[in-house]
Amino acid sequence: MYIVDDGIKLNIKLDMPAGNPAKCPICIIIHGFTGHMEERHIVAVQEAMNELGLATLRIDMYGHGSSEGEFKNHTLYKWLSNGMAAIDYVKTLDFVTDIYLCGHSQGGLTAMLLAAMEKEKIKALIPLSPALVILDGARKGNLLGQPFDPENIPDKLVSWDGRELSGNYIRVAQTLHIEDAAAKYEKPVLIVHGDQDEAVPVEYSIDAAKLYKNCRLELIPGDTHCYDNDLPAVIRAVKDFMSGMLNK
Ligand code: FER
Repeated sequence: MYIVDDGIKLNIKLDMPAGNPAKCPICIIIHGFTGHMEERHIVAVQEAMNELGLATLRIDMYGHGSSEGEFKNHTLYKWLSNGMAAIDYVKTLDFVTDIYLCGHSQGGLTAMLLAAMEKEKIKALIPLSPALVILDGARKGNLLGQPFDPENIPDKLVSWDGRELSGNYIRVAQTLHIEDAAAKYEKPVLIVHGDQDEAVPVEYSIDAAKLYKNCRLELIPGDTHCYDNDLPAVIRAVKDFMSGMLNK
C-alpha cells in the first residue's frame, strides 16, 4: 500500500489489532535516518500497539525503505510533509478514533515537530531516542561525525553507509527549533532513551523532557540507540504509558 505526497509514492503498512474492531485508535510510527518500517524496534512498537488494541500505520519516509525519493535529497521538511500526508490519510479511515504519533531517532524528532504542527489532532506523542543532536549539530557544524562550517554549508555530506547527503539537509535542520515545538504541544509525551546511546547522547532527551509541559522520561539503563540490550524495557515503557492513555 502507498500514499502519495507531492507526487512521491510512500510505502505504508496498516496493521489492525486482533478482532478487527469497528472503531479503534491508531498510532503512526516513523523510522529513523537510513531506517525503514521493518526494523526490529519499529516492528516491536507496532506489535505492542496492536496488542493494546490500537491500529498502527508504519510509513517508509522520503528516500527510505521502499518509498520513492532519493536518500541524498531527503530533508526534515520533506519528512514533515510526509508526516502531514500520513495524518491526512489516517483521518480518512472510518475506524479511527484517536491518533497517536511515535517515531524513532530522526523519526522521533520529526514526530516532535509534527505534533506541534498538528497538536489538535495528536492525542499523545512518543519520541524514542529522538535525534535532537541533528538540530544542534547542524547549527554547530558537526553531523555524522563530520565537522563543517555552519556558515558555509558544504554541498554534501557522506552518510554512515557511504551514501551522499545534500547540504540542503543541513540548511533545513538549521531552521528548526525544538523549543518552539515543545512549548506548543501540551498533551502527554513519553520520551524513551537508552543511557548508552552511541548516536544521540541521552542528555538531549533529558533536556528536551524539561521543555514539555506534560512529559514522562524513561531512561533505559545500558541501552543503545537501537535498543540492542533491552528492547523489552522500551516496549514495557511504551505499553505502560499507552495503557494510561487508553484508561483515561
Ligand atoms: C547525526 C546523528 C544522528 C545525524 C543523524 C542522526 C545526519 C540520526 C540518527 C537516526 O535517525 O537514527 O549526526 O546526522
